[in-house]
Amino acid sequence: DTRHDWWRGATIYQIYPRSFMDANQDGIGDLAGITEKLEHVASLGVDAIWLSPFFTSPMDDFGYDVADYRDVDPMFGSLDDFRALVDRAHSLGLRVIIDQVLSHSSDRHAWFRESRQDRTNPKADWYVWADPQPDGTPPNNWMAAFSGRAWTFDARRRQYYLHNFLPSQPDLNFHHPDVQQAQLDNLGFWLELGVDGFRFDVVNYYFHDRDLTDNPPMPRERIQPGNPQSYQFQRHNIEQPENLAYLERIRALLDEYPGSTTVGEIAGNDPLPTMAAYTQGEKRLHMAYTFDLLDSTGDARELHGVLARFAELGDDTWPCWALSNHDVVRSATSWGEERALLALTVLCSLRGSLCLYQGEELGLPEAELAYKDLQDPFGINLWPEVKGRDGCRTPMVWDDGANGGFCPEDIAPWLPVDERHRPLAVGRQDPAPESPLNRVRQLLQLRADSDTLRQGDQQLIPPEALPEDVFGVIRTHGERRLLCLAHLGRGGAAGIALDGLLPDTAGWQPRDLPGMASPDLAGTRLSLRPGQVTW
Ligand code: TEU
Ligand code: CA
Repeated sequence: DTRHDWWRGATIYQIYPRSFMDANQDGIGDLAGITEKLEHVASLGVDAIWLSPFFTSPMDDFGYDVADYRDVDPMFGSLDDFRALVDRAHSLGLRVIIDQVLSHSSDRHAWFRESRQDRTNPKADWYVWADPQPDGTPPNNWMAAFSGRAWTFDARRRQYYLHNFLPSQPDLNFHHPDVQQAQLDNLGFWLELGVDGFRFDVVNYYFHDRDLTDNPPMPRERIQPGNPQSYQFQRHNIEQPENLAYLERIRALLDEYPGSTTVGEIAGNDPLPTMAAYTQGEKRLHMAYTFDLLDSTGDARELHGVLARFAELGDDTWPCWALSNHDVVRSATSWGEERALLALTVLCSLRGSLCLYQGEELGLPEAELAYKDLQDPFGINLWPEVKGRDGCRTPMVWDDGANGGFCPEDIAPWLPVDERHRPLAVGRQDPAPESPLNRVRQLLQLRADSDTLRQGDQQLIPPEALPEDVFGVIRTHGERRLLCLAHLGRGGAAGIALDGLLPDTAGWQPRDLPGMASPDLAGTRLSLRPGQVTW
């Protein structure tokens, strides 16, 4: 596939390097391990991989704190290992998208070490420094995502520096032209090395309000207990208008590498509307990614609500939807274990590109971890109010050995393998034709083979036109039309009159969907059972 817009409607498989495969047997996944297992990824029929960060890092936020943007952390291997990975991926027909965490660096990055020396060094303004208030308190009320204030006092400069995440993740000052250029140069380094695109971490966090205006408080009913950033609207610490022009500079660089792509993670209180500004007009990002479906539990009204708000943004907005990633509870748990395939079938029905997270193809539920096993600072800081992110980061399971084949049995992996995961290992599911893994392969193949699903327009069926708990969309591509209906309830069967939804449905036949019983169809009257999807 040599089309430059291969990414439209593509399926992207997210790999969390620390937890995919440990080749050098130290209990932590690595690049050589990923290369070894790429054949499994290719067997799913996906278009690309997205690698979470593997760059030099003290790993305070497991790589989302970068100390050198142009090198591989020794824990994960070397640049040569990365080149080998890219070559292997390309030879298997997989494109390679890498994570870029431009908004903040590690406090151990050379830039920050220099910046914090004094107020006059050449990098003095590369980060966001501000004087204390007269009483010594932080410059304003901004909160950090993983607990406490977004400001930490530095004794040497006698100033505070901004961090939207951990204190060891200082926020770069994108108002400084040299910072903008330095990060563009870092992107160029990886494009020259042959990557096919970038996933931009918190792409709406690059700029802050230079007046440091206080954020307004959140109404009580919208506060999520324990989640510090939910106590206020993130209005001035992120999401500034200057970002649009910067994204245009990024796009101009990417356009020099035909076929490359970008997907931006948009976080914050209300990320949906930003998707439009960032993707419309083919001049900024290619795809926008939010938490809206990641936070869903598979309720028909909730799903319709998100997609209806998205539809208001206009057809020119290109989403990348996901139900699972390294930050949220796995979809097999948030939707319910018996509904893992249902969740993916609904996902595959949607207009947009898709991300699948490692282990989602196996139906892995969220791992249960004891407090003593926790590694994620977010989970540790806010325990027990917040569940943390370790439960979705436990090792991938390749066989049913004690450590799931991720690392040898006589060493301890960095997070324990959940007992319930081992029977779901790749090696167990691969030979069984009706296993969840093989169902997912068939499902992704149906999606890959259908221009209607990958590229078609999407019309949401209003809930009023459907029985309660049924979610529906109509996809249209040229003369072709595909109706997708999903019963997301847990009660009884639902009857649907197809001719009430579309004028000419006489003679329509449901497609056989992997792992789904064919629904009863009498004339144009369809009956769906809970958990059933039909196309
Ligand atoms: O996540 C951004 C983000 O919104 C999360 O911090 C989210 O609020 C949190 O995970 C609670 O669900 C990105 C990365 O995906 C995440 O892993 C990083 O920790 C974070 O940015 C900082 O780089
Ligand atoms: Ca290793």
